[in-house]
Amino acid sequence: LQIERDLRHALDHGEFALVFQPQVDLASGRTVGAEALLRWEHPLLGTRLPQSFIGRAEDSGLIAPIGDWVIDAAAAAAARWADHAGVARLAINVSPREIARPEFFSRLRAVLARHGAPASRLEIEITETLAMECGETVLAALAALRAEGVTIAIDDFGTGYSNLARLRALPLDKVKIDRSLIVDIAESEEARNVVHAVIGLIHGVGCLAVAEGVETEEQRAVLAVIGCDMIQGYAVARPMAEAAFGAWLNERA
Ligand code: G
Ligand code: G
Ligand code: MN
Ligand code: NA
Repeated sequence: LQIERDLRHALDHGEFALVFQPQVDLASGRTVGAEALLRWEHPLLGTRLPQSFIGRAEDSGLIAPIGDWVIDAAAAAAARWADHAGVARLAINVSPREIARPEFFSRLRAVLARHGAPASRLEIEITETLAMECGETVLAALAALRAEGVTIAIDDFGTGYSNLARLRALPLDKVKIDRSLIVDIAESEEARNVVHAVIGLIHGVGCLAVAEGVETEEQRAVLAVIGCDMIQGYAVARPMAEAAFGAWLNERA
């Protein structure tokens, strides 16, 4: 398939890049972490977003080498940021196909060690659906990673279905509330009530709550009132290339 050849070519020619979006602690206003998002800098088509190629990569098996590239690039960035006080953690998105590979966890450990990035600097985002459906092997591996200090987060919470018993049993640190639930909290009391209740649920299972897709100061203010811990979104900053992210951090310091 052409897309497979293109993805292979992209890997071999360094066309993948990570951009970084800050996560801010609402109470202190400090940048406490960032999410790494994958971009394909296509020489002819320009920047391509993950939704245009991750599905094809998963179907073709190329998600494994692409996922390895992401982990390697993220570990390198996390190690470079060792001196940036405050930015404690870098989150990566991991697809179900990657995490199901038996060698995923040992490889992750090895990559962190090679870059000299402590496990405590890395956060793994798994989707709500994966979190609800993963088997004992993945669960045990997540628990082992967490025991080493890797933060485990559920992404896009509120878009899939959640088994609440399962949510309690999972080895989890953070839950990211999907932006579809955040989008109208400034206008709708019902939307506010739902997000407030979801934050209560997240705290109830001992996790921190992160709101995604926060675009306005009004939304930020509402989230502070209803006890959300962290926010991410255009109201803080768009995803940025590493140099721009560094400059952005320095400006705020
Ligand atoms: O900017 P945005 O289009 O970057 O991201 C859209 C989606 O792509 C997100 O839901 C995210 O989970 C997914 N995504 C972004 N980066 C990666 C990555 O490195 N690996 C995988 N598997 N998914 C990613
Ligand atoms: O599913 P995941 O949360 O990993 O995807 C993050 C996606 O959300 C990326 O595509 C990122 O570019 C996008 N994004 C980040 N902040 C905002 C925001 O404030 N508004 C909107 N509409 N999208 C955002
Ligand atoms: Mn994510
Ligand atoms: Na998300």
